Amino acid sequence: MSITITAFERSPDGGSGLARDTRVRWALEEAGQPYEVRLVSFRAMKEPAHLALHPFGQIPTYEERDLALFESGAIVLHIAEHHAGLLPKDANARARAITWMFAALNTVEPPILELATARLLEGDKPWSKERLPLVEDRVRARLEQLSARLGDADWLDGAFSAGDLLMVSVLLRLKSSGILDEYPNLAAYVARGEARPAYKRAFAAQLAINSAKPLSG
Ligand SMILES: N[C@@H](CCC(=O)N[C@@H](CS)C(=O)NCC(=O)O)C(=O)O
Repeated sequence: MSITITAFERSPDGGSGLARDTRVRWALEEAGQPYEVRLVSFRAMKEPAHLALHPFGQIPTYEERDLALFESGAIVLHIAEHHAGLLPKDANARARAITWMFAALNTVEPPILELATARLLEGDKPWSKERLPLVEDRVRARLEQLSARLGDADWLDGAFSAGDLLMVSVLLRLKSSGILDEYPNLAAYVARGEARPAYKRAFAAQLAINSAKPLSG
């Protein structure tokens, strides 16, 4: 087997599928590519061996023969470019699908991550109660626009693509907040992504790792 990715030895989300190895696993499953996973601890992520693969000491990474990549978006793009099923053949449609990949990571994910940070890491700050509604409204503004563009289509631009894979992946982080349900077409879009057999296999694989680990020690 020639593809190896890295994932958390124990994911902070306990296997909810929010760690970014899940999107890479999903892309590999959609592409029908077998892969191996090397689990790394938080400490190992910051050590020279891992830093040589990932300059920021994070997961996921991707190794295939003499190629080493980091950044989940670049990894998914690499997989999509080398295997059928994640990018259209038509050049313009392909460029538009790649545009959605960037939109997911550069335009939609940042406010969603900001909300996660505000909730998880800043909830105990004295200004948190005042700030949170502002951050939530920034997320809503993006979702409103995305919802309007998606309309009643199944996917963002024709057939399912790597753009949808990344967009669904970033929206999944909102599932527990209830905000996604304010946009029924987006909630249904995410559910369509989760229903894909390849997503289910990816989710199950990361859950198996995390549920097999004791919570302490
Ligand atoms: N932009 C990067 C973000 C990578 C990232 O934030 N990885 C997280 C896990 S999902 C991580 O390794 N966190 C541990 C750390 O930053 O120390 C990507 O999309 O791959």
